[in-house]
Amino acid sequence: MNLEKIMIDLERKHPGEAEYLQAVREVLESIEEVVNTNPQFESAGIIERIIEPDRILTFKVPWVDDHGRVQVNLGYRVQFNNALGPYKGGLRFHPSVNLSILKFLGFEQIFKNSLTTLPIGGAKGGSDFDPKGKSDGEIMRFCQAFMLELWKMIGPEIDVPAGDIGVGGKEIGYLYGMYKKLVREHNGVLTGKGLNWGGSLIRPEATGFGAVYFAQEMLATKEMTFDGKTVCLSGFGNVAWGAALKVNELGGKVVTLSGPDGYVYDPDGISGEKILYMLELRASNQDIVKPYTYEFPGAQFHQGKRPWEVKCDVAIPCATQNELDKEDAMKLIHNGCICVAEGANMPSTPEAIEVFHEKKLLFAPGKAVNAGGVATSGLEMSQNAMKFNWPREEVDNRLHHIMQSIHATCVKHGTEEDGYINYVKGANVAGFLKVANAMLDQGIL
Ligand code: NDP
Ligand code: 2IT
Repeated sequence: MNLEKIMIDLERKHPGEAEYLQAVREVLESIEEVVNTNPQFESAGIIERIIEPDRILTFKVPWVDDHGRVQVNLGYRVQFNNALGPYKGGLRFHPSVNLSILKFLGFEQIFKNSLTTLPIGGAKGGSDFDPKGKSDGEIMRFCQAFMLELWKMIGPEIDVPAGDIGVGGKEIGYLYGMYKKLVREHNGVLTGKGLNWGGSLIRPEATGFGAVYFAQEMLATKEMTFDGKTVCLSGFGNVAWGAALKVNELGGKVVTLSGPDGYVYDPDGISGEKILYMLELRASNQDIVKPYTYEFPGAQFHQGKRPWEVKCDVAIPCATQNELDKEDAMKLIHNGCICVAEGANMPSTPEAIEVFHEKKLLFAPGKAVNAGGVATSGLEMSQNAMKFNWPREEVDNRLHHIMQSIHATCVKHGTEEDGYINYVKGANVAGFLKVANAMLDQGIL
């Protein structure tokens, strides 16, 4: 495989799409050896086919705000690969959303979904709509207008969207309501639904719980546990919330949260009512974490900074892409951090990952660590298909088992000669092999 030529061709076709090119390069670097030793992949053009989305829908989303003004946003769905099952992946509503970001997320989703062991393909979608400061009525009208276009592309056996940044239970409700009205079927097409109308227990907690289950396995390779460990989290949304709950349950102490305004350091630990307060902060739609320090005066707010300068044993970035750079990586290591598990998608820059690998840190990428969210979405699809709900414990056990199995797969494919586990390689190789073999079986499409 001529990696540089593939990257040059891809860049020519998608100029300036930095996040997409970054994600593709990372995967190709990991799988180069596997592709070179399996000529059948090259002759079937697997690489050239897997790096391009199957199709992209872009559409206009006009809606009316509370002042009667017409607003126009852009909407997208990137259906990347359905070799393993129906397209599956979240919707992101954030002003930064563009095609490069959605293609990177859709591409990563292929390999993540492959790792879950469930039959789901990869996709992502979203809009540049900014939920910040919007009323409930505005969010509802926006979601309805968004679905008025998206519904034609999706279906329980075709493409099953879910949440991501800016899309939680409330938005899924409005989106599903409109979908149901248009197709006149209650078929469960979105995941992350409310518990009374087809949702699964544990789905809200799943990404954060799964991330901590995965980190627990990483620590276990060094005969360590979360008990007594200090943990830095970034973000304060769905993933950070679930991770904070589980870290506390396992005896760890969470000391930071962050938002676009800066980070909060709470030396007493973020537990109990403080975790519940995260939900209030998020629901306020104000996009800032500073108010945490008004509520809990023992905490300090660090304006415009990231939490990676705080001394910790374990770091779990749960906010967004490229939020942890080389300098942050060096600070973490300098302060004695032993484990970095990515709760968000691609939060570490390639330079930061290089530092983690050089220093042989326990480091695992988002596509393995945060796969519990989409895995539990897959379990929601199974329950919908059976028209039956599993109890909380059953879903949690299945999630835990899936995370252990993803960890074992990473160890199998990522252990280097000196015993160091390269989780990036392990996740990319294992995720790729399953999809590539399915594509081989299914012919040139
Ligand atoms: P939420 O919208 O619930 O929360 C995202 C959090 O990150 C918010 O607190 C958000 O604040 C914050 N954030 C956004 N940009 C920045 C920034 N530049 N600096 C610091 N904080 C920032 O989203 P999720 O928790 O669902 O998603 C978080 C990450 O996890 C994303 O990378 C997502 O792709 C990934 N993920 C989510 C899954 C899920 O099931 N929800 C599953 C797997 C991965 P604000 O919105 O105010 O900017
Ligand atoms: O990035 C992700 O895996 C998600 N946002 C969850 C996707 C899903 O379909 O549950």
